[in-house]
Amino acid sequence: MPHFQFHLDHTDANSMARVGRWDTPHGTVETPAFMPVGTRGSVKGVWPHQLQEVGAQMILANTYHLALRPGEKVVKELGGLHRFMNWNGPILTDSGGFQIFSLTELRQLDNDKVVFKSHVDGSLLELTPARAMQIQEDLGADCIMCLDECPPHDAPVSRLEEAVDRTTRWAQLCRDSHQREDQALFGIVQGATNPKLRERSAQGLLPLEFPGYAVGGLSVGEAPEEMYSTLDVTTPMLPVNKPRYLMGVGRPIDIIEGVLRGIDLFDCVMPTRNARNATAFTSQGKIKMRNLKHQTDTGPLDPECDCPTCTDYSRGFMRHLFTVGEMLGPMLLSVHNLAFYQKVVRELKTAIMANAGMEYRAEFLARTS
Ligand code: PRF
Ligand code: ZN
Repeated sequence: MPHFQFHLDHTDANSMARVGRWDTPHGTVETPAFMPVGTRGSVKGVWPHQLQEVGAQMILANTYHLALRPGEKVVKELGGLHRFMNWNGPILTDSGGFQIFSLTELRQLDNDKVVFKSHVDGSLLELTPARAMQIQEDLGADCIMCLDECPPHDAPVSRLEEAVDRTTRWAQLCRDSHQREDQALFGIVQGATNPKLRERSAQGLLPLEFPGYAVGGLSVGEAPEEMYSTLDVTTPMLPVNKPRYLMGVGRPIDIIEGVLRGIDLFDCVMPTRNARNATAFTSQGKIKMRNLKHQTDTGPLDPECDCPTCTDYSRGFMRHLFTVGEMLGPMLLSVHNLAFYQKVVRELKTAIMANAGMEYRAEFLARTS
């Protein structure tokens, strides 16, 4: 019996947007879906039952952080990631490559491995494709990622090409060493904003017949329009009948633009990180909760939102919490911001079912900007 099945319910008549269902060993994900980020096994400040309440279906955790602390063997001994963090729905782990390139001091990078200095204690560590698979098998997420290389988007073409070829080679090695049939291993397409390199990357990965494909290397400093035009050429290279995941993206509008170009899965720290910085996403755009103008406001954060925070708390109280530095502020706002992201995706899904994905984008832009 296959552990994973992806079924498309509907494709927008006027865009590449799709609505589907992805069955995993820990439940079905209705796509498009946004995954909250629980880097170290915790979506910062949010209880798992609250994630469920706001409609999150699948969440993301990071191999790199969990391998350093508490270590994948500890997580395994504590029953695997689902038991460890008390989230019984689907989980995806990122492979660690991206975090190594962004957080650590690189010591050596060759075709077989990357050697780096831990951002925690400075110790020297080594990651290989086989080791990335072993760690992710021990963590036990439903969906895991190949080890890849994400160079700066403005690196010279020769350097970008090298990263594409290394990513392809590592994908082959990851596939060869991955054992668990109850985990879906995704390949990651790299190639920055260069259509030829995206083609080269996709052509290298497609013969490996991964059960799903991620688009990496975007939202790393390029202009939004460059990301959108890269998606325009990249998603059509990927199989129609498999899930497509845009890694680390993004703002609500980026998710809408990604869905219109055929992306099914997203993750980003933005809703929770912005919440900790007192920035709220609302149906009328972003608002800064420390602003004095909210001081005596008895209304909710967002009149259009029915999340637990908007149901029970005023803007004035929320502003107070941030002003005095109470931890309830970031907690309540994280719940609201995650609820906002989930609502956008839900509304978009309804629009796609009516072949009105593009109209939804226009309506969203009109009220938020
Ligand atoms: N590769 C991996 N994880 C990622 C990225 C990538 O390119 C990105 C880029 N936006 C975010 N997370 N493995
Ligand atoms: Zn709310």
